[in-house]
Amino acid sequence: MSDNLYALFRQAAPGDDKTFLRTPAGQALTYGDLESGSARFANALVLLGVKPGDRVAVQVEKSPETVLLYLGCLRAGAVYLPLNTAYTLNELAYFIGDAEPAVVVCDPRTREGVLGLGTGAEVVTLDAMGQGSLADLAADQSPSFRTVAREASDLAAILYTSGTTGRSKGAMLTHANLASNARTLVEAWRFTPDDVLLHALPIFHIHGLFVALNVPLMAGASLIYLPKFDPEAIIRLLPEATVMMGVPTFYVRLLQDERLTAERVSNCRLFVSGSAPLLAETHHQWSAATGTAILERYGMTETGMNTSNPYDGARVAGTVGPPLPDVSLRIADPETGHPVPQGEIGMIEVKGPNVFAGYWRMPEKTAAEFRADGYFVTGDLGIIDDAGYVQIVGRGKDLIISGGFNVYPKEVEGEIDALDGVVESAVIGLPHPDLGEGVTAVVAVAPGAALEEAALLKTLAERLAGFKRPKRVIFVEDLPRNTMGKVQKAALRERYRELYA
Ligand code: MLC
Ligand code: AMP
Repeated sequence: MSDNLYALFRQAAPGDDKTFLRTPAGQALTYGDLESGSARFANALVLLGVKPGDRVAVQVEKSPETVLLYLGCLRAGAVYLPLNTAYTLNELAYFIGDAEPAVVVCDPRTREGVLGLGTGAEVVTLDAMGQGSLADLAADQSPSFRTVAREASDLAAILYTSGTTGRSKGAMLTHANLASNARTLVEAWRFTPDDVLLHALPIFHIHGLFVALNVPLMAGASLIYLPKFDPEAIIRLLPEATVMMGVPTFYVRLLQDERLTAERVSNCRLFVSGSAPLLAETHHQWSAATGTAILERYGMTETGMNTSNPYDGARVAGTVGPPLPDVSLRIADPETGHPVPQGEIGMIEVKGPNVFAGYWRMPEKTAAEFRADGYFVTGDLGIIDDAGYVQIVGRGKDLIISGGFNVYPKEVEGEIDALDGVVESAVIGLPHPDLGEGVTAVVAVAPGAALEEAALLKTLAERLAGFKRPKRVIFVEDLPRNTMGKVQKAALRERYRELYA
């Protein structure tokens, strides 16, 4: 039997006439359309020279056709490599250079720039309406395609995650990784073909792609598919949905709308939050407004979902629940990897069929993040309470999570430090009522240099995706240092704690 993830989705499909997805604009795809449409995209990719194992890099807006392209990639045995639409050409150049894709699919507006990178990849286009040279090519292809057989260990996708040091790393995810996590979540969250998931997440990260898309596919369920998070549309469509998934910012923003009531969500059996910490306050406010408890879960690109609050039983604010059934999770001494006594803080380490196959072409970095007994070191610090629930208490990695997107300070500092008049900079995350953490730059200026916030941000706009750019820049004479000479970021976070309050 083929272990291709698509073949598993196909087995779960409830019937070709059943709707898989519909958009507020009136577009719809049935499960039959998924089969024929993904076949056309798979045939188009093969025609472009894609062979099993080849990477297909995709930086496009969220359209129904993007789903067909994703599934077409799986069927062709290619490795799907989605990229944040906010990435600048400067950022894109690294990913394309590193992954060496056979094909790059981009928006027509970025085609020239991508061609200019001179990577040798075929460059084809797909716009927000699902049109472009790739769509044209696919339209001419056969609606049948024999899904390529894959071993469980063959790669289905590479997703880049920023590194604390050095460049981004491509996390290699296998067909088996994605299949096991999707199956586990269908069970844990009681998905059935009757479910209708309100999908407003981007599909270039695992939350929107492997959780909010693979899980409904594995259950034969359906989606109301929004191009992006839009509170108006969500408030309007909630009565038609049975499940919604989002980052905490979704819930914070929806809570500001007085139309959010228990009656409006009475059809909705499940609200899931993840990708960043959900404040206990938000959890309680949501319960008060709607009478339903948000289910918080914890995952990461390298592992998919690791823990989840229970479907039945207490969903405890400020915790991410017990480990999922097939995930082994331990709290270990960050230095030695030895488990710490129950109830103590340590490094969260995980092992299981969900854990990725390593970083693309980085065997040393891969080795450095696994223990000898196969546990993956997440970089998150946590404890397990007496009830067996995991609480994330901090990050061992120098990471800011803004509105669910990860920002690595070092990357932003590198761009700022390269500017004239800057001595050095420290980029920190400060509590932000909307985004959870607001990216903030504290910049030490050379004597006599005249730097302005607006000008600095304008220069950064050419280099860095919007979500990575500081919301505020603070100019100082010197950065505080400890006796070892290390910049004291904790002191800076304390000093500016109220900046966004
Ligand atoms: C957009 N902007 C952000 C931002 N998103 N700034 C900081 N943080 C963010 N998250 C900036 C844009 O650059 C732009 O700036 C301005 O805000 C308006 O852009 P927008 O597109 O209209 O933003 P908005 O619709 O408000 O987006 C906010 C958001 C979105 C929260 C809806 O960021 C979002 O959908 N986040 C989801 C992230 C996600 O899917 N994470 C999962 C990762 S997987 P300017 O200056 O140009 O005006 C993972 C593993 C796991 O973590 O466990 O799930
Ligand atoms: P990414 O590398 O984009 O996949 O982001 C994964 C990181 O997001 C994890 O390592 C955690 O730091 C964080 N994260 C995901 N879910 C949660 C959660 N529910 N609570 C706190 N942090 C989370």
